[in-house]
Amino acid sequence: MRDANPQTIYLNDYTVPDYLIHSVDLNFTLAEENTKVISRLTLSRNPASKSGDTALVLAGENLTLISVILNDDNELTDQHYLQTPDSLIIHEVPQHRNFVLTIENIINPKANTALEGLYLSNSMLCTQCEAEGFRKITYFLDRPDVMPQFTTTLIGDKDRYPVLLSNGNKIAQGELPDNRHWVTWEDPFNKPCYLFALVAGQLDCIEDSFITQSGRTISLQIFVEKQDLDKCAHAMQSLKNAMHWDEQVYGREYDLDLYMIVAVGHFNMGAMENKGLNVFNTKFVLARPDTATDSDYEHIEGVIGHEYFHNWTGNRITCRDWFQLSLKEGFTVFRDQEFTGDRTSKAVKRIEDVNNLRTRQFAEDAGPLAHPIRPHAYIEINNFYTLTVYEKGAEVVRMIHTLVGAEGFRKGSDLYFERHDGQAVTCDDFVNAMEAANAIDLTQFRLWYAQAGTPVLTVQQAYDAEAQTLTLTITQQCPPTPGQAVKEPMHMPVTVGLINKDGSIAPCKLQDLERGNERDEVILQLTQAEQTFIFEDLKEQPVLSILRGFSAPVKLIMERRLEELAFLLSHDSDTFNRWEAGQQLAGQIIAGLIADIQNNRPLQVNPIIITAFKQVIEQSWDDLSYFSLLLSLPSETYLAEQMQVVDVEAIHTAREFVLLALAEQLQEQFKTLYQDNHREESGVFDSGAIGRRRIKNICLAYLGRLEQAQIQQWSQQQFDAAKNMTDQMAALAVIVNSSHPARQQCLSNFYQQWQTEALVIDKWFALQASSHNPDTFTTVQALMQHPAFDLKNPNRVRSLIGAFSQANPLHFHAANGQGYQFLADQIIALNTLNPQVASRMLSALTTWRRYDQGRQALIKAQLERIMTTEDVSKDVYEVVSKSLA
Ligand code: 0A1
Ligand code: ZN
Repeated sequence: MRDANPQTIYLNDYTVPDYLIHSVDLNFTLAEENTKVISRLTLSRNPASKSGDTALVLAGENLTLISVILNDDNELTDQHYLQTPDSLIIHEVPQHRNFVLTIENIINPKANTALEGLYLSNSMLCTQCEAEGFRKITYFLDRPDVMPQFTTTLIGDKDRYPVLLSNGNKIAQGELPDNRHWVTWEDPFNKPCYLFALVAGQLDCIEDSFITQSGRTISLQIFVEKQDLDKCAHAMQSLKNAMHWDEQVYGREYDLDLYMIVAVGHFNMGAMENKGLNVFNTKFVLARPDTATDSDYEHIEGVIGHEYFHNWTGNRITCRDWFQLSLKEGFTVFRDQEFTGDRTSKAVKRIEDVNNLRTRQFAEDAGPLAHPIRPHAYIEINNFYTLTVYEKGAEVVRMIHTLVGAEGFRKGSDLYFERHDGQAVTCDDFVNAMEAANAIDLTQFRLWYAQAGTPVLTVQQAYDAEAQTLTLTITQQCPPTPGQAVKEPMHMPVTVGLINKDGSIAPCKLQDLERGNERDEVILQLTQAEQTFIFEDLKEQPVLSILRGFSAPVKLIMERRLEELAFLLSHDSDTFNRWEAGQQLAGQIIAGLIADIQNNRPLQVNPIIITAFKQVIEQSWDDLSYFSLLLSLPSETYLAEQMQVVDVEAIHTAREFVLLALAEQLQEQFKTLYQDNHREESGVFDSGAIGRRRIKNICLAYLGRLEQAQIQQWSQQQFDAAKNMTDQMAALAVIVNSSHPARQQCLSNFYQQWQTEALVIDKWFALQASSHNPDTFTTVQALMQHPAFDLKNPNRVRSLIGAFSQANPLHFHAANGQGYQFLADQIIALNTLNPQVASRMLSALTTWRRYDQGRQALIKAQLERIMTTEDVSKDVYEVVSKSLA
C-alpha cells in the first residue's frame, strides 16, 4: 500500500486553518511531460487559529520542488523546510504581518492517468481539482475554507496550445519568442482552490450571449475539439435555459461577464463547476440527433443546469470542509431536478429520480458503506461523492421544501444567500436559514444529516363505518448501519390523499384541523416512532394514497390487495402514486413467480396485471413519456432490492415471464401503438416527439420477445432507417437481446457507421455488456481486447466493465464466479492507473452479503485478493476494508 496506515479524517476534529491565503498568482509554462508551475502566495497567520504550532504546512503530492522563496529575497533551503510525500512544512514564517511565499515546482501531466490535478486528454491539457486535486499542481492550503483571489498566467506553444483558458476574465496577453504566447486571467471572486481550472489546447468554440434580468450581457462560450463543433447547440441552449430558470425561480443572476464550458474526453465524473470555466465530460455536452438519444439530451440539459446552479450553491457560498459536501451537492441536485421537471415532465422526472434513489441509493444505505448525507469520517473524500450525499441529500432538501412550501423555501434560500455570500459554511447554516425565514422548528429534522440508513414506515389503517373515520397508524424505524446501532425517530412529511370507490377525491379532514379546512391532500408531520392520524366525515371507506410524490426517502410497508393496486393504477390523481401502484402490482406478481420458481411450481401470470395494463392503454394520454412509464416493469435491480437473499436467475426468469405474457396477450395493442407512433423523423428534442419515440420503443421491446418474423422485420427496418439515435439504439437493443438473424451484422454495421464518434461507441460497448444473451461473458472478454477499448478512458471503462457489472446482474453474478474474478482483475489494473475509477467499479462487489452462501464466498475471495494488491490506493483500500468489516 502507498500509505501503510491510511489516516481517517473526522468531522469532529475540524479546526480553522492556521494560515490564510489572500491572493495567489500562478504562472504555468505548459508542456506535456514537464510543466513548470510558479505560485506566488500572499499569506498571513489566521487570527482565529488556536493552534500553538507556528509551522506552515502546505499540502502537495507528486510534485518536484525547485525552489521556495520567502518575501521575494530569502531563498529557503532544506534547513528551513521539510518535504514529506504529501506536504511541505515550513518551520518558521512571519506571525504578525502578511508575507509572500514563491514556490516553483514541476509536474508531469502526461503521466497523470488518475485524471486529478493537471492531466492530458487527447492532446489537450486540463485540470480537475475537486476535491483535493490542487495539491497535485502546487503546494497549497488545499481546503475549501481557504479562499484567495486567483490570477493565472499560462504560457505555451502557439500551435499546440492556441487556446489558453482559466477562471474569470482575460486581462492581458502577448507573444513570446520560440512560437510561444501567454495569457493572463484574473478571477475577481475569492474561491477555494478546488474551483481553480485551466485548459490549454487546440479547441474550437461556439459563442452566444445571455442578457440577465438586470440587463447585463454575458458572453457564453463552449469549447470542444474541432470535429465536435456541430454537437454543441443543445448544450448552449441548455445553458441559456438554466440561466433564465435560476433568475425566475431563485432570483439568482450570473456574476462574471463570461461563462465558459470545455468538453473533455477523459473525465472521472460528469462535470465540474470551476468558477467561470466549467470542465465537462463530453458525454454531457455533445449531442446531435443522430448521435445522442432523447435521454442523453435530457441529461445534458440537467448537468449543464447542475453546474450552472453551483455558481450560487457551491461557488459563491461554498463548503467549510468536505464533510459538508451535501450542502452544495444535495441542494444543487434538488435545483437541477426541479429545473428538468419544469423543462420536461414533472411526473416523469420525479419517477426517474425516485427509481434511481430506490435502486441505487437504498442499496448504498443498506450496505457496508452506508453513511449519513453529512458523513462523520472518511479515509478518501473522493469515495464520498455518493448517491447518498447527492441524491438522498436532494431528498432532504426536497423535504424542507415540502414542509415550508415553495414560498417559504424561497424566503429561506434568499436569507441563506444574503447571510452567507462569499463564505464557506456548513449544512447547519443552510438549515438555520430555512428555519429563521419560516418560523419552523427543524431541530429534529437535522437528524437527517447525521443518521444513515433508510427509515421503514409501516402503515396500518382502520375504517370505522359508524364513526365515519379512517385511522392511520404509522410507525417508523431505521435499521442499524455501520457505527450507528440505534436511531432516533426522524421528522418527515408524509403526503396523503383519499380516493372514493368511484375514483373521485374524498376530502381529507384531519381530526385536529379546524372546520372547513378540508383538502384534497394533506401533509402529515411524522415525528414519533408511532403516530396515529384520524380522518373524519368519510361516508365510505376510501382507498388510501400515501407518500404521494414520494414525499420522504423511506421504504413503505403496507398490506395491499392486488385489486386495490389495480384500482390506484387507474384512478390515483397523484401521478407518482399512480405509477407506484403499477410497480407494486407488478412487483407482487413477480415476487409470487419467484417463489414458484424456487419451489419448482408451474408458472402462471395473474391476469389482473394484463387487465390493468390494458386499461392503461385504453385511456387517452397527453404525456406519452409518462404513459410509457406506466407500462414499464420494475427493473431487475429494484426487484433484487426487495429480496432477503437475491436470486438473480429467478428474478430474471420471473420478470421475463411477465414481460412475455404481456407481449403475447397485448400484442395487438402494442402493435397498434407502435404503428401509430412510429415516424421516421430526425430527433427533435420536443416533448411530443420524445413521447412518441418512448411509447413506440417500449412497445417494440415487448414485441421483440415474441421472436416473430414480422417484429424482426420492424426492428431491422427501424434500425436501418433511423434518423435519430433514440430509434437506432432502441431497435439495436431489441435485435441484440433476441435471436434476430442479423444480430452480428447490425452490431458490426453500427460500429462501422459510428467508429469515429467516441460517445456512440460507448453505447455500442454498453449494449453488448448488458445483454442477457447467453454468450455475453465471452463477448465482454473479447471486447476488452477490442482496439477501441482503453482502460485509461473512464467513459470506456464505465461502458464495458461498469455496464457488465452494474447493469447485467444475470451474467455478472454467474454462479461459477467468472464475473467476479473478471471484475477484480480489472479493478487491480485500474488501481494503479486511476484509483477513483477503480474504487467506483467496486460497487458491484460491496453488496456481497445480499447473495447466497456460494456467491458470498466467491465475492469475498475476490475482495480479499484486491486487498492484497501491492500499492493498493486509499480509494480502493477504504471501500474494500469497509466491505469486509
Ligand atoms: N462537483 C462536481 C462533481 C465532481 C466531483 C469530483 C470530481 O473529480 C474528482 C469531478 C466532479 C459536480 O457535482 O458536478
Ligand atoms: Zn454538483
